[in-house]
Amino acid sequence: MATEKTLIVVKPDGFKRCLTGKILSRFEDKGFKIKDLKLFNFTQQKAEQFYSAHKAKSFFNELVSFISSGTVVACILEGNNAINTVRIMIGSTNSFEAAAGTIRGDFGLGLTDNVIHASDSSESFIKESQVIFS
Ligand code: 3AN
Repeated sequence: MATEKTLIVVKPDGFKRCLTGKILSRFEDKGFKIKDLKLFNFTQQKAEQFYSAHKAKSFFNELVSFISSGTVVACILEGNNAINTVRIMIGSTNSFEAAAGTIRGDFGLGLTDNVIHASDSSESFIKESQVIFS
């Protein structure tokens, strides 16, 4: 398995509910190393860039407004097969369908408010981490 990096963002609902430590612990427990960490608030412009892949979707405005509604924590993680493994650990997009034992399955309360974002490909990781860390 190749070592790779991925990006996770603890969304405003996760940060407000004081789940950041628990969430990061899961990744550390799984052997991922934290390579960078940033606590901040998305501006509307940065949020639109971050979610630009969803620009045509009906829920784009909802997404942008939710991610910029409060403080978030972005983290770059490194480890074996990081992109796919982290996606498995966060669970399905809809918190009500996410399996128990996944982050969204255990903590998520909705579809937009599903606690965490994680890059779904190396292209997304590069684009999303540039929006946040540069
Ligand atoms: P994921 O975050 O699991 O990669 P995507 O990329 O399909 O999911 O969607 C991006 C974000 O858009 C999700 N995290 C979720 O918050 C939101 N979302 C997805 N589908 C819907 C929908 N039908 N209505 C509202 N929000 C949605």
